[in-house]
Amino acid sequence: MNERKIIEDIKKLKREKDAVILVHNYQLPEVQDIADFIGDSLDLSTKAKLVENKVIIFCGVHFMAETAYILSNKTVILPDISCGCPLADMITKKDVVELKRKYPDVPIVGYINTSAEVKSEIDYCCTSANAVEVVNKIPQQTVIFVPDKYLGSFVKKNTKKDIILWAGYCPTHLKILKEDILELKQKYPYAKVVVHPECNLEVQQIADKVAGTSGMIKYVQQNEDVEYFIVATEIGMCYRLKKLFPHKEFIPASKLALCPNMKKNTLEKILFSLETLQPQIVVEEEIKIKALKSIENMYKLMEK
Ligand code: CIZ
Repeated sequence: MNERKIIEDIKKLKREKDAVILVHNYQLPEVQDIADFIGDSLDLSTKAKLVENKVIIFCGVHFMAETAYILSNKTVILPDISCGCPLADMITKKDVVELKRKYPDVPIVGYINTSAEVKSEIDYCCTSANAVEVVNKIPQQTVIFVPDKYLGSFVKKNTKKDIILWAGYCPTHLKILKEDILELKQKYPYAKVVVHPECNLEVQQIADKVAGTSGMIKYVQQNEDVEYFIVATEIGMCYRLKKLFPHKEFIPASKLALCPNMKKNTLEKILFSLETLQPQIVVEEEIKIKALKSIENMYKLMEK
């Protein structure tokens, strides 16, 4: 079937099934093009909570679709059920239980890149957009941050709190090297460098701005006079930024920064998932209730 026909069928089925398509900033260009909403995991989780449609087609990775399910109580479909996240897999529920035993009075903040099971044991959830804010607003002085040690180190640099780090990392962001950016800076000397906090610390150090994807969008918006940006995050973000700011240029810091999981949701799979309403994401009730608490704790802190 050709792409135009697939898109027509997706639109038709979306209406018939009362579905909404939520798409993460790192998804394939053609998937971003058919989105009802595009954003980072915080934007999409909030959207999942608010939309009135019966069905959510979630184009992102597994932990994001789980979060949408926990928050929305709707039918949530992940077009390719095998879209995992190696970073999220670097900590288990058992690890968190062990941390709680070792540090009984220390609250645990878990990045949104964690499974629902892990979220059910942590105290607060956070995203790349609000990690510093969440940690700063927790009453206790010492905080455990899991699983990303680079985002955790970024938080540590921007807070007066004592942070205990977990040793997880995102393999895709670690493909971006300081040398890649320095080379690009020679070619584009006036470019601003925007770096995701999942990148290594050497890369963070040479950034003009360290921010999650929603923070990157704000930064580009604020820098009206700047034409070129070197973008150190998953490569899909350059397409997102170019669509938002067609008169500016976005240069990927490394073409190797491609998350294979983020690219698994294709138009064909989206069409199939609308036809069949499969594969659905379901989280066991007890885990769901406990995980919801850590996500709600994040929203409560953000209101403070
Ligand atoms: O919060 C998200 O969606 C992730 C995982 C990254 C980002 O900065 O958007």
